[in-house]
Amino acid sequence: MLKKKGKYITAVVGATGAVGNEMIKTLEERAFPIERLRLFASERSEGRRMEFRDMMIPVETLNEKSFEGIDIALFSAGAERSKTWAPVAAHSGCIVVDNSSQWRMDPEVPLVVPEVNSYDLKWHKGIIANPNCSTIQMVVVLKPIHDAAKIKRVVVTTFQSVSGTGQKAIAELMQQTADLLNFKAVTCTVYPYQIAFNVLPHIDKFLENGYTKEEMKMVNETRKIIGDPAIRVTATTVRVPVFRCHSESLNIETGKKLTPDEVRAILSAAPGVIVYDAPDKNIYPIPIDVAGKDETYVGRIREDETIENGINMWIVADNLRKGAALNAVQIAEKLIEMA
Ligand code: NAP
Ligand code: 12T
Repeated sequence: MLKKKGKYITAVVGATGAVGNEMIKTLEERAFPIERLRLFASERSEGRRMEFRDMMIPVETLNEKSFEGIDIALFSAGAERSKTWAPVAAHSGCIVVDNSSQWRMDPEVPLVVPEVNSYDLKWHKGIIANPNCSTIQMVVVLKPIHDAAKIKRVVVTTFQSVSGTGQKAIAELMQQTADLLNFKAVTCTVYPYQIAFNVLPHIDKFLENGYTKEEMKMVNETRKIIGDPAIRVTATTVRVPVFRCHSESLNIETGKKLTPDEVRAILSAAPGVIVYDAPDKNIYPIPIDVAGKDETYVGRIREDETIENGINMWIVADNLRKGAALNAVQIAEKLIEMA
């Protein structure tokens, strides 16, 4: 458990990455109670310094003693690093909030979205997992609907930005776009095919059942977070040539009937959700508007007329913020509140 203190020695592991950068920014913006900030990355970043508040903080590499004295560590350096280093950190008495997929489905590890299940933080044993970006934005919307009308089944299709894959994918979309507009040949290193001016129905690895790992994360993580294994979820996850924000089309079947107006009222009162829905004025959420925002935006709320109790909607959230850095920082803030 976290000790009660005024300020905390805090670390970001993977500080130089897409999520790590956003974590540093989020800690600064939210005036997180930091006594000292330590930054870690690979040997490739040795010698780098990064700005935090008015300081230039050196980037360090990890060793067995790195976590001594650290209170809270936010990990975003990939699943392999989390597998090796999160237990080392936890053993040193540091509380880890891990952004990778490594610990999410471990029964000993709580999987938390503060608006949905902050009560699960009570039973952590040193590691807390941050869910997948696509799952986080979906569950902040599903939970209040589930509480009101019991969700039976969800059909979700995602439209995911390249920043979800990290810095190299952001660079690849930029480079391919510039090359194509200059009539040059494109090179593909991060994704199996060109992503500029294209759409790929493929995120993370393919599994035996024909789904991708990303799709199965949405199925399994949703049930664990909401705490109801009876909710059925089927997902198709798609990469689109967008830099920031994941969009999702949701089809939700409930036990009790809800009208679109009732859904609008429920979601308007839900924490972390903004209803942005006036189709007569072309008002609906889009990635370029939602980039940099904290909330999950919801529009296109309408009845699914093909089933008894069905609702369709369109949701957009910033994958680097609520989908990663912000959710992790909110978890750390809750832990401090509970200390
Ligand atoms: P990224 O831009 O590629 O950044 C990777 C970071 O990991 C860099 O800081 C890199 O340091 C560091 N790193 C790599 N190898 C390391 C090592 N051996 N020791 C220490 N640090 C090392 O990737 P990203 O998009 O930020 O994603 C990072 C992690 O967050 C991944 O686990 C990803 O699955 C997770 N993530 C989670 C969500 C979510 O859904 N919640 C969303 C996006 C990403 P260098 O700069 O020195 O190479
Ligand atoms: N493959 O944290 O490529 O499980 O967008 C997040 C994002 C895995 C994860 C991506 C991924 C994760 C992606």
